[in-house]
Amino acid sequence: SAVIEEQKFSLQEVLDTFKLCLSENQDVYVEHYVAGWRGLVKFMNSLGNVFTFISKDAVSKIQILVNFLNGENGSHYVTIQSMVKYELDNQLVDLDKRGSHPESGSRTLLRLHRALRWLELFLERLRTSTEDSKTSVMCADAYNESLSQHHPWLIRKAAGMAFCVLPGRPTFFEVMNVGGAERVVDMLGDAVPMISKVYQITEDLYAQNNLLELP
Ligand code: 1PX
Repeated sequence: SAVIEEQKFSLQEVLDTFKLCLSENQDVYVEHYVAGWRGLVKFMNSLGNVFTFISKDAVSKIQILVNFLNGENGSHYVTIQSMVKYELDNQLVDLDKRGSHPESGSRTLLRLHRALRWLELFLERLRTSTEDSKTSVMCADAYNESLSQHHPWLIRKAAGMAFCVLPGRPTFFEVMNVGGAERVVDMLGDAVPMISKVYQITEDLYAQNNLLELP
């Protein structure tokens, strides 16, 4: 029935959420960005308890952004562009070192943004992988190429251990619940360019405003 289908979790729906992120004039909606991450966290949790230390951090960052969005200045947090402008114009961002605004929307979103690059690289590897490819290796390679550069040694170690217990490619595809390998590849071919686009627009915005190293 429709109800059961609705409850059935599919990674397709999650990745589709990222399509909703872009407005007509290429602004990124915080609401859909955050919803995309919520879905990813749900997916990650379904892989097992080992991943909760990773998802906990993502969840708390999602919550910070949702609180801004639902707060009294929520209208300024509709898009990443308006958020950054509002926080900068009102000195709500710690720019060089942590100070009175340790949890600004801009610095919080930057953490998810860096993780989005990992996701883009990982999904692209998954898309072009073969039956005997190892998810742990694809995941680690994508991580080492991106997010790891922003993490201290201890986190890198812990992440490395989590990758080792990732389920293999067949189980991974099954949990994605998209269909056979061919359908997964098609879905990813559709989703990855979208995620790249959202990533690139955010990256350019942060670069233009000199915010890529926010503490
Ligand atoms: C089909 C593939 C879908 C997979 C979906 C998996 C979603 C992954 C969600 C990962 C979100 C990670 C957010 C990390 C943000 C971050 O970098 N936080 C650090 C810095 O924050 P701070 O506030 O201190 O400046 C924080 O220190 C992070 C701690 C947690 C460890 C992060 C390890 C990241 C590994 C990412 C790879 C996830 C592998 C999941 C396998 C599916």
